[in-house]
Amino acid sequence: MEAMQQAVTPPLKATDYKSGLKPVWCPGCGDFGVLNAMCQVFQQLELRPEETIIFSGIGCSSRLPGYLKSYGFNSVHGRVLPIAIGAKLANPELNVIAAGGDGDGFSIGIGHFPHTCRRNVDFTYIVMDNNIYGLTKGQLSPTSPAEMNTTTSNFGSIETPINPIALAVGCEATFVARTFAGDIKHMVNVMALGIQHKGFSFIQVLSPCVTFVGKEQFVIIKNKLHYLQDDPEYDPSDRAAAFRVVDETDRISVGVIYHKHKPDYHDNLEILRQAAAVKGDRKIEDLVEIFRP
Ligand SMILES: Cc1ncc(C[n+]2csc(CCOP(=O)(O)OP(=O)(O)O)c2C)c(N)n1
Ligand code: SF4
Ligand SMILES: [Mg+2]
Repeated sequence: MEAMQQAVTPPLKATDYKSGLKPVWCPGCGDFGVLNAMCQVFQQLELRPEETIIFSGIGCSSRLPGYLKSYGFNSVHGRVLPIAIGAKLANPELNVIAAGGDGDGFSIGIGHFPHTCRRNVDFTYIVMDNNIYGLTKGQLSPTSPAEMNTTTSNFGSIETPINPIALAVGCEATFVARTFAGDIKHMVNVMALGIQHKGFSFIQVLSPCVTFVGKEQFVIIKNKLHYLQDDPEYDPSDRAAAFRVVDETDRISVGVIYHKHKPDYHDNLEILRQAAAVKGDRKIEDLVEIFRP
């Protein structure tokens, strides 16, 4: 009997997930931490580069796909979510990750966010939130705090900022987490949980822009961190508790803020398919035939 020959691919190291392209981010930018954390997560979860794709919009943070060894697509400003959803629907076997900035996700792209949350397609969206438009040189973003001076708000912003966590929990996202670019270990843990979650997972990474906000953003955030995993009272399945986190002003809670088990889009599609096959006169396959040109 012939011995079965199995192709053995060696396990990859975290550094193997770097593309080799040198990041053009400013020295000290929080996005370096995000890149390093992602390499560690990919290694930990043994994601194969050829089975993984990272999408992004436009911004400093959206350069991320170029620095990772996987499939990548630096798309157009604000459109990362529908593009990522399209890829997952076309090939459910792919590990799909979307990434971008606060401007990309919550200014031009915000219309896609509620629908992505409620649709619950199985992929992860990582927003590197620096409260500013970094790439275009420091304009006000939808997450800039009210008092923040920027190149377009010289005397402070007069608009109420968007709270991405409130938005995600309010729009029924099934996994909502926050982490900090200055804590690689925490980012790795949170990202690993998000990627393993079956359904849409949203992760806000507080990722300072050292050039247009200042390097003190690291210290200000660090001094306010509250780690939810160390809080025995905190229950991430409690939606009311998640909304209390949203209202915090004196501290910044990080970790898994909300987590709910619910059928994802593909599960629901399969349920629908079966129901249509049993109940309807026509099967889904028949309908496909009808619409075939
Ligand atoms: C349709 C369109 N509008 C505007 C721009 C200009 N633009 C490029 S990046 C950007 C904002 C980037 O901010 P953010 O998403 O927060 O990323 P960061 O650079 O802070 O990481 C804008 C307004 C563009 N590229 N395309
Ligand atoms: S401008 Fe800000 S966000 Fe962009 S690379 Fe520099 S520090 Fe990072
Ligand atoms: Mg930004």
